[in-house]
Amino acid sequence: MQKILKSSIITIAGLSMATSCMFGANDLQSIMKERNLSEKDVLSAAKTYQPSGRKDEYIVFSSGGQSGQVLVYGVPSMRIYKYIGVFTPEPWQGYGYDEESKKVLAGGMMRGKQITWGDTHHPALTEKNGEYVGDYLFINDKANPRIAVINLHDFETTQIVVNPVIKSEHGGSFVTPNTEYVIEASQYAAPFDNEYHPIEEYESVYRGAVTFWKFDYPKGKIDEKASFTLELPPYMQDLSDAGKGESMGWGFTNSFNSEMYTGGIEKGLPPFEAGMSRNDTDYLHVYNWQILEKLVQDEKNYKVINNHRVVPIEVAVKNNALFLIPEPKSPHGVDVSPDGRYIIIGGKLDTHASVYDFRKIKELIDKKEYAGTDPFGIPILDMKKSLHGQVELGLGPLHNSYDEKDGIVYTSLYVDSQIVKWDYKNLKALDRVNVHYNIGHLDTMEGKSSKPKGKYAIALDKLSIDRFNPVGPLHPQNHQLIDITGAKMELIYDMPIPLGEPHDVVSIAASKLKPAMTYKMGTNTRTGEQHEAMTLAGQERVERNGKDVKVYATMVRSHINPEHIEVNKGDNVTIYLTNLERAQDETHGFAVDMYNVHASVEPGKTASVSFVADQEGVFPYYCTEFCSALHLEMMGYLYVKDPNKKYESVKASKLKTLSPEALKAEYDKVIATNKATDDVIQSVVKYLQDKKYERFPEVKQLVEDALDQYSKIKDVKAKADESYKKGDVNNAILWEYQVWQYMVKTADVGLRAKNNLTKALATPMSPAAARGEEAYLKGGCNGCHVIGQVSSGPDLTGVLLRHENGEKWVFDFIKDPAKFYEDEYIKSMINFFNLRMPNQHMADPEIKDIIEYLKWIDENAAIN
Ligand code: K7E
Ligand code: CUA
Repeated sequence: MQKILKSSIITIAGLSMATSCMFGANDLQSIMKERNLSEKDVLSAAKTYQPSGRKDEYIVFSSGGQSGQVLVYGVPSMRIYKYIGVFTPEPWQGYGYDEESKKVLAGGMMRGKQITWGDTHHPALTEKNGEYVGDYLFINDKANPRIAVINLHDFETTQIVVNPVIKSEHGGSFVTPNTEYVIEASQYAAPFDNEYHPIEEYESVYRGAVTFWKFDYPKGKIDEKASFTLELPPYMQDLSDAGKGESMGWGFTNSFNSEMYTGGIEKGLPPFEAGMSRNDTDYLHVYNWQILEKLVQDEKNYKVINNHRVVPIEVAVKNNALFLIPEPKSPHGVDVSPDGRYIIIGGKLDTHASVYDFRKIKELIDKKEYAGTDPFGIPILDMKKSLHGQVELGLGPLHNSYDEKDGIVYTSLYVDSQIVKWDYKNLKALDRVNVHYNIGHLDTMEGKSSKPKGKYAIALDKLSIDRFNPVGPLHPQNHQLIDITGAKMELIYDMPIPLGEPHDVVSIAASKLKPAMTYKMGTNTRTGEQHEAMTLAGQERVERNGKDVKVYATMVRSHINPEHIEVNKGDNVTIYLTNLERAQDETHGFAVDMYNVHASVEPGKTASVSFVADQEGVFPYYCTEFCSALHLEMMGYLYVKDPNKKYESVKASKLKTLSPEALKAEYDKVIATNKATDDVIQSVVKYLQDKKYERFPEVKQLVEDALDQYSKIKDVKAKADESYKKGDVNNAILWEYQVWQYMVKTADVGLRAKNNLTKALATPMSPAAARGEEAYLKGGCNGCHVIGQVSSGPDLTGVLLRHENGEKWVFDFIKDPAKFYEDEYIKSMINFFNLRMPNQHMADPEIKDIIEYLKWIDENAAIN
């Protein structure tokens, strides 16, 4: 790539100014000049730019910080694809506005209270043998200790669980190597019960904890009953990571207040920040979940607090399941190496990263060689004897992410605003790159799995300061993409994050994700099961039971059935909506004006909205997705009547109606239009059939959708004919218009199918034609010539046939256009376009390749 660009820069540099003026700014060099871009900038652009339709190689799930959501974006393009509503209502997806998602959010209620925000920090993917599997994503809420499950088959949140004992959390979510458990560690120590305890009881009652949420993989749900917690001292536990490989079965959690300092700035005492960083070291907690999960099988090994099993410290200690190792004070990240042998800890207040060797730790544990015990009786392992070594990296090391190459890791330096690449086996720094600014987490592709892919690193910068156009005092955060394939790291992209402080991301090869494109008809997407109110065509109805009104509605391009709903003031109304579409990307939205309800109803989905009809009046409802040309017509009225009121009927006003002759004329016109439209459809159908569209699954799907639309015509046409026969020309006309609607929808999808088929059928380019296309683009020919269209220059389709001895003519013309300026034909072209074909100084082989390219164009033009 580098070579191609360089040579193109040189080629273009050879063009005269006059030519580039003629082109406008459409050749690379002028654009570089005009936009003040260096060659390095252009290379970065080439490394990240995705041409229209090109897909990304990696998908990144980013926590959304205070937004309580998850962001999804692609690498290397850094294009944002979606915000997934998780702890916070998200109107586009109807999340928190339809009944099914309200149930999910209700799972996150705490002590009976609805919490409508979250502070998401650490996303984690399902794993198998420590490798990422794109089935489910977990995300924690630091503010309100909760974990959510997102189903990656449709990118919807399906479960939220509330931690029953801790009051604040940070070290979640971390997944064990086969997704046995999702680990969630507390942050600020607090009493496990929900009662008042003064700060004097800090050491006796306040506690930290690690909760092990059991994941039921086949069900895709956390099994709350099978989950349990390990009690820990009130040391302010921080980030955590699950062991793998050599350290399978173990978990690691940092801490930052082994002083157990309790603050009191308002009483004139030194603040938390001073008291919590007094000791030189804090504790790395090392625990074995495989031992703990056996212990909780026997009730003598746990206490039940808030209906949840908690293993006390002393039980864990007695069973060799809990140890402490000193670590440099106030550490932050803890990251287990891909093979599970090393654990790297970022010092934060230290300039070092510390590399612990699990083999050494295991040996000390096996030999019961302890350096002492803490006040809670937990054995302490000697720090030096557990360490593989320490490396001076710079100021404020926080988090680590691993490379594909063995022994290589990248560490973020918060204070220095850098990423350091270093060798954790041989303990030496290798390279560093500046980021902007104050980086927190970083991520290399699949960098925390057992098989990191390297390639790119993402810096999650807390501050963006001067990087972007100012948008007020609240600045976006900055995610920077870094190319880590070479010896030197190269910063190649800045992306502003417009939604909260993301903290952490997890990345996965896009090929590992297999999301569905549509749902099985009638799916309740939050449970994955068939919705009890699935409604098929013909089953639309309204059921009333006292004050409860249930509307079973369907949605299909472009109508909602029913179109009139009448209820009484005070009724409890539920509208069930089934999207009958089978085509992908044919989502309908549903809103009733002024009732604060909204649903996103993707093809096959059944969703419902509920409200009390507490306001009298007429309320339009409509589809909120621009789903077809007749989208605005996809509407209806909700009438809310006060049953205690007498309504005087306003006299229906009589407007002038059409004469029988005028009606007949309109009828004939619509019949003629329908006939003409049908002819177009038939020609498309013939084209598709002739070219055997069934061979291409994507085209086949579109054709099926088109035929599905077309099949609806028969019934409607019968109604039109019947009305006509009865002499009701007015209704006959309306039904004929409905016929036309179905025809338009058929044609819309049919033409898309034809387009796709044409592309699929195009013959592959020969190497010469491909080189020709490149020369054509590099030469900037596309600045004036658009294939298949007349633009600032003539369409080049068929150019070889337009002239006698066409190939030679085109060759000579490209070689030296000026020679032809006086030629009658060319003169007329120059007059028409008011432009002269410039000399592009093409080499002979390049021109020959371009001719091959033109031949390829002609070959494929015939397909249309
Ligand atoms: Cu370092 Cu919450 Cu993972 Cu932020 S955490 S940086
Ligand atoms: Cu359905 Cu707009």
